[in-house]
Amino acid sequence: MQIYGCKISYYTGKLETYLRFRGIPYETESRFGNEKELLAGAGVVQDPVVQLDDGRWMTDSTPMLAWLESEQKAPTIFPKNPVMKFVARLIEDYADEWLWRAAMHYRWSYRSDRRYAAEAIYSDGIDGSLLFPGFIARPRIAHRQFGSFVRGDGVTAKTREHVELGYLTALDRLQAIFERRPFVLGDTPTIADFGLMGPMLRHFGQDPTPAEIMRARAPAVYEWVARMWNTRAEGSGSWLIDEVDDVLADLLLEVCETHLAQLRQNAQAYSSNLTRYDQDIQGCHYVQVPTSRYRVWCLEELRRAWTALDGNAQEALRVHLTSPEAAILWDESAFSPSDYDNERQAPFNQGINVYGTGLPPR
Ligand SMILES: N[C@@H](CCC(=O)N[C@@H](CS)C(=O)NCC(=O)O)C(=O)O
Repeated sequence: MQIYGCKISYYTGKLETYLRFRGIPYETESRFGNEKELLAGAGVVQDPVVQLDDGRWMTDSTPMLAWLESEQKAPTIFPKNPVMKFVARLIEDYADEWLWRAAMHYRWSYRSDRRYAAEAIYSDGIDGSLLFPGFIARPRIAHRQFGSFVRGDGVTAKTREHVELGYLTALDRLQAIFERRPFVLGDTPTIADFGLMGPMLRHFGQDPTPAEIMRARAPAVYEWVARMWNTRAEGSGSWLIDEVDDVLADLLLEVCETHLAQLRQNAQAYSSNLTRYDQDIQGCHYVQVPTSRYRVWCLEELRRAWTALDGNAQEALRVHLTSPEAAILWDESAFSPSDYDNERQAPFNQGINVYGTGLPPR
């Protein structure tokens, strides 16, 4: 398959880790210069977009991994135990949609990280179609990314400490888990691990500032990043926990307080037709963050997965989802539907960006 995606991209790293695990060959190419084809094929320009050998296009790492996995005969990265399967999906979503803000902040707020990333994106696209010389393009890239995904996503002098705390807490929770077992749920990776590789591989584990923090504060997480990159399905273990233990419960509390709080407030803002809204997470007030239709769909997907569980599984989960924010999974609160992928064709549908047509609205 052909992957259109930047070599330092969050979700491309997640997809690549999975393809390596399954031994599925792929080639990568920059999206720059190929925007028309991506738009026509997948309906969206983002990293990654994939074209299969049979010509079909797909996008969005979450449904792509789900579909690729459904094509496999061998044991799956989705736990059989319905409780653990739900937990794994929830962690994937937190990794996809919550840790993103911290990942973009570290990459584009710190000078060494910004320089490295702007050069990497520039050199990745240059054999495509970038028309500007590097000395003009690199600051433009940094300006676009910082303005849109850092300042434009509510990161200010007032919220910066909380944004960084989100990364540090993720490290601490995962360190405790990997001191006990090699992967999030056992001795083989699940969708929770692949999801976490989005932020952890190409951002936190690779950008100079957060990588140094990871090495010093959470060496077991640093080791896990390399282990994930080098784990093949054949030869990998098969043991998974079938109950939420204390270290996993601690991570789930963070997931609920941050990601589910964000999904709830985003869905409310979407229902009120707001393009931006103030967001309160763990007592930190973010001013005017962008509303995301895509994340309304993420919440709908999690709610569908919750509704599909039987009563026993829901009861077992509720014991561990103690944060009041978890109630958004099961309460009756209504919000405007995303109307995204109503035909349930993802990842072969016409995709949408997380924000607008790529960048959050100004
Ligand atoms: N939901 C998509 C998100 C893909 C995505 O947002 N990728 C980022 C880069 S890692 C992107 O292309 N952002 C839009 C832009 O920068 O123009 C997925 O899971 O693959």
